[in-house]
Amino acid sequence: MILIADAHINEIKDRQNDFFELLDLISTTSEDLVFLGDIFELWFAIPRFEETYQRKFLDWCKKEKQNRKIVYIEGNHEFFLSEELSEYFTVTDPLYYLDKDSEMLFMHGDMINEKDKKYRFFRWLTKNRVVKFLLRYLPFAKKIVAVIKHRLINRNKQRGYLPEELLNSFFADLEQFGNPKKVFLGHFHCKYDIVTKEGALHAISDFMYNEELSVLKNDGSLHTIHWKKLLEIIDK
Ligand SMILES: [Mn+2]
Repeated sequence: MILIADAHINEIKDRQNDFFELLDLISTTSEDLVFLGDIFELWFAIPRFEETYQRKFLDWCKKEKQNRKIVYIEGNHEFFLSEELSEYFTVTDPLYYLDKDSEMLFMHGDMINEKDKKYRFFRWLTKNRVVKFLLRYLPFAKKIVAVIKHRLINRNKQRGYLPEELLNSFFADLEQFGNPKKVFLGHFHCKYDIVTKEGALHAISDFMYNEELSVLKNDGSLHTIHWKKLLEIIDK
């Protein structure tokens, strides 16, 4: 299984090219694929805001989901995917995906801080039907997008900050998720692992800065590698 997080694809062509080159590599494998959110710098799943590279990505997913499972968990930079674009993925969810068979939980990671009331309010304010309606139909929708973008960019300044205490306490109490054995998160832009007798939590390195992804092998081992090395690590 291949895990990709925080690519933050935007209008920058080099990053787009690398990302689509990676998708070409993935096409040659039969691995399942999990996108852990913030794959795009800003993604509103509304036709008038769709970028050409987002359409290209969706077309790829629709085709490739015939060959593998594709899971997409929304990041804090992504809006309304689960309601509007579920046909392109095997699973898509605004919050998390729990695979009951393997007892693995996949989340973006922006919601693990329950005390961050300010952020939760912002999320509640922006990720809802009213905003979706406004963005879809109103002429001043671009202004709403600018406000959301501004807020997200301010938060970006916290990138690279790893709240270890928070991750530890989140991992210590997974009862609401049915106590999964393994947890995978994006959002923090760096690799971080907690491994205990009971299970493990892995924050996945990012594609944007580190140009990395992670591969979970059938033997349970997790490998973090430069994306260009993907085919070297995959079991044939
Ligand atoms: Mn994020």
